This record gives sequence, structure tokens and C-alpha cells, in this order.
Amino acid sequence: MKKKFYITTPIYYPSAEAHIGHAYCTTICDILARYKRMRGVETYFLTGTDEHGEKIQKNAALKGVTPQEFVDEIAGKFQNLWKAMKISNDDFIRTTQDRHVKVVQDVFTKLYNNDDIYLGKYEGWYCTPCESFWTDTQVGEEHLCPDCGRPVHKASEEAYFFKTNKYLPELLKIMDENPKFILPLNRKNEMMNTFIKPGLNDLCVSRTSFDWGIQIRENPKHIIYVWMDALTNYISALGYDSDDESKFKKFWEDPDCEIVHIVGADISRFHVIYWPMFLMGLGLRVPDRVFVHGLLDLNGEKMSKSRGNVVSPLPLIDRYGVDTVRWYLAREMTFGSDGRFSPELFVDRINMDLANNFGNLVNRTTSMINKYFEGKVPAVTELNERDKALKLATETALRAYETYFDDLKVTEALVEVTELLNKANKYIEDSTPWTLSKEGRVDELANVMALLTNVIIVATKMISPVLVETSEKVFDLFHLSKEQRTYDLNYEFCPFTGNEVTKATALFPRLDAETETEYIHSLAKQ
Ligand code: ME8
Repeated sequence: MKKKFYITTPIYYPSAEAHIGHAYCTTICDILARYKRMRGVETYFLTGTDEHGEKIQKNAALKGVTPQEFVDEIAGKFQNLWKAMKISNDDFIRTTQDRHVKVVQDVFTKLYNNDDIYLGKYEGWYCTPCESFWTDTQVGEEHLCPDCGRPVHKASEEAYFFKTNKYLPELLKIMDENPKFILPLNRKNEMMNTFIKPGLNDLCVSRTSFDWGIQIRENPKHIIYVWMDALTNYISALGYDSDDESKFKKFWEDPDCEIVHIVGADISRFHVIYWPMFLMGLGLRVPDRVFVHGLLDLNGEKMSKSRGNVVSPLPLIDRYGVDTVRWYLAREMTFGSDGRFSPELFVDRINMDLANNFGNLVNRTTSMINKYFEGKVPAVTELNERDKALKLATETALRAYETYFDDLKVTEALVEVTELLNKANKYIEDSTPWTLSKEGRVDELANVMALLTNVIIVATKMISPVLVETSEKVFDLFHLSKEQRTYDLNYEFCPFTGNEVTKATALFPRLDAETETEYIHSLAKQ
């Protein structure tokens, strides 16, 4: 594992407010960042907003405000949402900030002087909501945008182009030599078959048809097309090409820093193909991995701001708590595959994993320790076969969890935790502590309580990058010292003898399926 970790979300368009899809990607990045920090890796986590472009200019005009006023308001709402979701980003970059604008202009100049960019004419099918030009094949006979399904129109303008084929051999070499450059692995074939094999066009990197963007210094009637502007955020935020390049040196140039971009399937080609090429033109290192996550639909319908059917995470957080929403997002959809947001799945998932499994285990254990051992964790003595099996299961789960996380398999890592918690609940049923107590088998009963405490603390540490509030509550219930709260794979077995234990009050109350699904359905309709 590298010593440092730089992780980024896409920078979202503040053309409308954030929805559950944005929250999904940001939450997963947050979980990865928190996991790395917990492992002692120096981590830098970036998110932000992509504030230029025709759509934003149009939306601002509709509202009767300037584009800057428009993005200021929505960027503020994004930041508030991330606070409410306990997102631990180290920085929030906005592409209208001076620190970014200057870098983008310099990047353009460098690439132009390097003969990577030339002035030509662009003709194609343009989708205004998506700000993308498409080819004849892509729009089909009906002339519909392949992304959002809306009609496209023919457009032509003088524009600058980036020479993609100049860097294609180097890109293919990187993809070959580093098989984990694009993750999950099947996304590589998709990139090759859909975009690279049919032949790559040069990329249009400027516009003259609107002016809400970063001007090209050498030819001010052009603005830099939104993707070259947007992608540059990953280095401008680190201070590339500024008076203080210390963060850039630390988190980009140092080969001992792992650079990971997490992006949705809708924008993978920009990150996997063009962004590495821009970096090659600038003579900079390319990222280690681009992880392409799937898109969430809403009750089976594609969710997008352009279509106007979105769910905001805020009312969900207000009603169910931030951990519940974070857990649902990270656990329900396998990270890397497409998924679905549905009220029924939400309620089922929370009841199954948090109320019945995790919450129940903590409630039962803390209550039994109070009943049988006056609220103090007893010491372990000789273990029987069942105890040994649970001890082994804990160690095995911990190792599998780390391996999955190191491969960015977030959901799989969390499944390890829920399976371990299931085993612990089953261990209670099999050990029948109530019988041990009745029969006065105190040593065996003590072992059961000590082992359960051990599993709960290990599992809570594993789950803590997701359940940021509850994990602290559980540590408090077991009166853990600061040292006892740290995470260590080679942990000491049952080191909690003598710790006081407070009886839990329902950590995650069971949700009433009928009332809550109805409530969440009403949110999706608003
Ligand atoms: O594309 N399910 O911004 P954007 C899951 N500004 N994730 C979703 C989602 C859904 N239904 N909808 C959106 C842009 N996302 C550019 C990015 S980066 C240099 C510039 C997430 O506001 C997902 O991560 O349209 C997707 O890639 C991103 O939001 C697109 O956000």
C-alpha cells in the first residue's frame, strides 16, 4: 500500500441541486478516504463544483440572475449537503475561483505551444443539456442524445482541437501495463469497443457560441470547452502551476501517492481517455486508477437533473439519520454496478442490516453484560470450539475486509462485516447465555460476553468509515479509551476486560415498512 492517497469525486454541475446520485459517489469517496486515514495513510480528498457552461448560463438567465450569483447559491447548497452527510473532504474546488481559472488558461497555453492543440472547425450534433457534441452514429436516425435521450441539433463553429491520436499509443500502453488503471475490469473493454476501436476524433476544446467560461488568452472570443476546464480541477486544487506547489508535489508528483478518480459511468471516457492525454501533453504523471461506478435509477427510471426526477438526500437524513443514509448508499448497490434507489429497498436494507443485525447485537450484548456481570466486561478463560470458531471468523473477516477495501471493493468489504455480525447473533443463539447463567456456568458465560464484546468492537471499527456517528456511540457504550478506539489488523484478542458497559437504547429503531415506504415515495414525487 502506498503511503499517501489522493481521492477525488467528479466536480458536479451546480445547474440544479444535488440529488441522491451525487450523494452516492461522494459518500463512497468519503468512505474510502476515511478507511485510508484509519489505516494511517496520509489522505487528501477533493470534491467541488463545475461552474461553467451553456446550461448554467441558460438556467441563470431563466432565473433572472447572473451566472455567478446562480452558481454561488447552488455551490453553497452542495457544501451544506456534504456537511450534513459528514463528508470529510479536505478541499472544495469551484471552477470559477481565481486559483483554477489561471491554471486552466496556462494549461491551454502550454498544450497549444506544445503543438497539441490547433484551430479548426467543429461540425456535429450538439446536446445542450449535456453540453456534448455527438457523431452521426451516436445520435442515430432519430437524432437523440445518447446520454439523456433529448433531441440534438446540428451545430458548427470555429474551434480549437486537441490532437488525441498523438497520445493514443502511450495511453494504450498504460492501459496494457497497468490492468487496474480502469476499474472494474469490464469497463476497459467498454472503453476500447465504444470509443477507441471505432477511431478517436480529435477533441474539441473551445466554444464561441456562449461566453460563460474561461477565456482563451490568445484568442479571447473563444472560451475553453467545459471538459478541459473541468478536468484540470484535479491539479489546480493542489496548487499546480501556482506560487505554492507543495500539495501538488506531495499528492500528485510523489510516486508514493496513489491517485484515484472515482467517476460515474456517464463521464468515464473523459477521465480514462482525454484526461490522461492532457496530462501527457503537460508532461505530468497520469492517475493510478479511474474507478467507474454504476448509475442509480429511481424505481427503475433513469434519474437525472435533465429529466427532472430526482430524490434529495436531505429529507432522508432528517428523518433517518446520516448513518442510515450512508449505509444504504454504500451497501445496497454493489460499487461498480448499476443500482436502484427504491423506498422498499431502503426500508428493508435498514431493518435487515442495522436494526435486526448490528443494532440488535449491541442491544443484546450490552444488556446481558449489565445483567450478568454488573456492567463490566469479564475476562476470557479457556475457549471452547464455538468460541474459537467465532474468534477465527473475526480474524478472517478482518483480513478479507482489508483486501476488498484495498481493491476499492467497498460493498464487498461491508458484506464481510454484516456476515460477521450475523455470525455473532447466531453465536448468541447457539451459546444460550441465559441457560449458562441459570446453570451457574460462569466461566463459559464470561467467555461469551468477552467474545461478543470483541466482535462488536472489531466490527464497529470496520464499519466506522460508513457509520460515523454510530461507531462513536458504540465505543462510548463500551467506555473505550482513545487507544482502544484505534484500528489495527493485528489486534490484541479481547483486550477490554474490566471496561464498563452502558446498556444501549435502540441504536437503530425498526422502521415500519408501510409508513416509511409511503413517506419516501412522497419525496420522489415532489
Ligand atoms: O458530469 N447515480 O457533473 P454532474 C449515481 N461536471 N451517480 C450519479 C447519478 C446517478 N443517477 N447522477 C449523477 C458532470 N451521478 C461534470 C463532471 S468531472 C471533471 C466533471 C454522479 O453534475 C456520478 O458520479 O452531471 C456522475 O459521474 C456525476 O454525478 C456527474 O455529475
